[in-house]
Amino acid sequence: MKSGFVALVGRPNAGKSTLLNRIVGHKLAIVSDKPQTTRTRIAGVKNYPDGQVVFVDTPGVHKPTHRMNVRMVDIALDAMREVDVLTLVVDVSVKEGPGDRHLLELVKQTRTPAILALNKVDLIAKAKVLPIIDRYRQAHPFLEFVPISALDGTNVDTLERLFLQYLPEGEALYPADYVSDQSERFMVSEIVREQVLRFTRDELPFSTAVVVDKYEEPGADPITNLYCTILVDRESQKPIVVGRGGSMIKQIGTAARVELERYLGARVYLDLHVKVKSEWRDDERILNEMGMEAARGKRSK
Ligand SMILES: Nc1nc2c(ncn2[C@@H]2O[C@H](COP(=O)(O)OP(=O)(O)OP(=O)(O)O)[C@@H](O)[C@H]2O)c(=O)[nH]1
Ligand SMILES: [Mg+2]
Repeated sequence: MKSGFVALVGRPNAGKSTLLNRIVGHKLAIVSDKPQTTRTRIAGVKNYPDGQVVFVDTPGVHKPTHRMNVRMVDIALDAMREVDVLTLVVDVSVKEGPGDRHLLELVKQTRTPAILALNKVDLIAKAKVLPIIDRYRQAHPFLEFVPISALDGTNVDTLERLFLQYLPEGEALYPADYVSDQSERFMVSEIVREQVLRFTRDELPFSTAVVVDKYEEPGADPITNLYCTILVDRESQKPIVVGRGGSMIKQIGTAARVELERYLGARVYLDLHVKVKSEWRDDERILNEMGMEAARGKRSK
């Protein structure tokens, strides 16, 4: 039996969360076409006939602009150091830039054995992937180079077999029916945030957060009542999230309710409310309350 931890790391929008969901076969992490969607460490467990792998999805590594972003990047760096194998997920459909080189430097510094997953191969011609592999091969001794599509599943099974190959011998770390360490409350806030990301643009996806104020399990009445607040960090953003005559918040709420009902397998009443908390992304207390872990310090392995 093999067992251990595999981190999915990469630049924002590379497809890490899509890959996590594809591998575990559930939606554990929300996904969007906007960068910096994932803000915390999200673990998902998968059992195989010959082992168990704990996959750790991480926030995309970027240049931090607020305390929240510093925490996000630190979470990714911690995961890179702590796991048995890291997977650098790169989006082959976008041009490499300074951010990619910086991240590669960080991968080198961790000394964690690394596999390169070249994601989104469904978007480009096969011939274009080889030169990218060559460049990465010269830059770092990756264990393997695997072209994949997290979206359509191409080669993801190959990647999974390689993880098992490189993980240490060991018994399962979690019971066979254990899927994730995430609370339902966290999932609820993320599912609402996913719809906020879907319907907003410009600065809003970056400056909004969702807090669950009240979570009422069904009682005599078979409905789960959820009361959530969407935080924005400037007064001027509030009318945008609310929309004309409340049209935007209604659209977000309707879409989120459908997703929440699917996730909870129950009927949901969702109450959404928008609140301004200026500069919340730099407010340590709010970040702690939201469950965004603080950096655990630069530890060596
Ligand atoms: N065409 C294509 N799109 C993909 C693939 N994988 C992910 N995407 C899309 O890329 C976007 C970003 O995906 P995410 O999974 O949220 O990316 P991420 O790396 O988790 O991003 P952050 O959490 O922001 O760091 C979404 O619109 C996905 O649908 C793929 O293999 N092919
Ligand atoms: Mg993500």
